[in-house]
Amino acid sequence: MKTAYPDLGLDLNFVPVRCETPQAFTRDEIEQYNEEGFISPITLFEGKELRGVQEFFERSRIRLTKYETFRSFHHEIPELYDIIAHPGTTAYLRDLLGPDVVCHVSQYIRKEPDPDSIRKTIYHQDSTFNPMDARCALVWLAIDRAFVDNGCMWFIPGSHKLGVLECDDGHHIAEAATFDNQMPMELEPGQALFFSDMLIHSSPPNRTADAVRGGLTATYASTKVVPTLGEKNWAVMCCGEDRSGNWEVHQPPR
Ligand SMILES: O=C(O)CCC(=O)C(=O)O
Repeated sequence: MKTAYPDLGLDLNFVPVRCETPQAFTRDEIEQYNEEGFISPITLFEGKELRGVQEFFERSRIRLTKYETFRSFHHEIPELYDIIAHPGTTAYLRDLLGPDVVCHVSQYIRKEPDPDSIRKTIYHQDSTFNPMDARCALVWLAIDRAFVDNGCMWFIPGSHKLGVLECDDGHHIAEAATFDNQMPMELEPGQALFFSDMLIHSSPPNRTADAVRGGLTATYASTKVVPTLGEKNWAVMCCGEDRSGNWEVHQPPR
């Protein structure tokens, strides 16, 4: 299948970001986003603030499912909302998406070390999960150090310009294995990847003996974007205001 929503006739193609006077990214970084589909590494949390973020995820392990992930609690948990909508992050998002930004998906994905692990994320494009009339941006924040052996993210630079690639019902793009520019995205804790939801990405198993790999991934859209499944998607306002009424906007949890 080409998209999870074939009946919607959506144009999922990437549209270059036009931001003449970026406030957080440099112009070269915006150019990189347009040409390669991502910007990395961007430091979002350091020092005491980073330790606070790491402690939050350590405490929140009680919410993990058997798949070692917890999903979209940022409308419920104030500490999680504060991480997702941190002004240091939204400053960058404004350059990519404009002044009014919502977050509609967040997921903490923790890969425990296991030399026999087979738990990988297959190559996919997140746009095939996002039935919307314009593209979203993702931020993947390293909670622990992420490196090749513990299952860091891998990108295929430039693949955001290829349109939606054929994938199976599990969103897996088999063809991606044939690309010769697959690139590991190693990060220090507190550093983040910003990438287009058209970019093909994956992550292999964590086959280390002792290096946990925790990452927080969040999907953001402009409030102008129209969710196209006939119902308003719920989302939480991260910066600016909802001028369009396209979303079922939650106020930040308190
Ligand atoms: O954290 C991971 O290993 C995978 C994340 C991912 O694929 C995504 O955010 O779409």
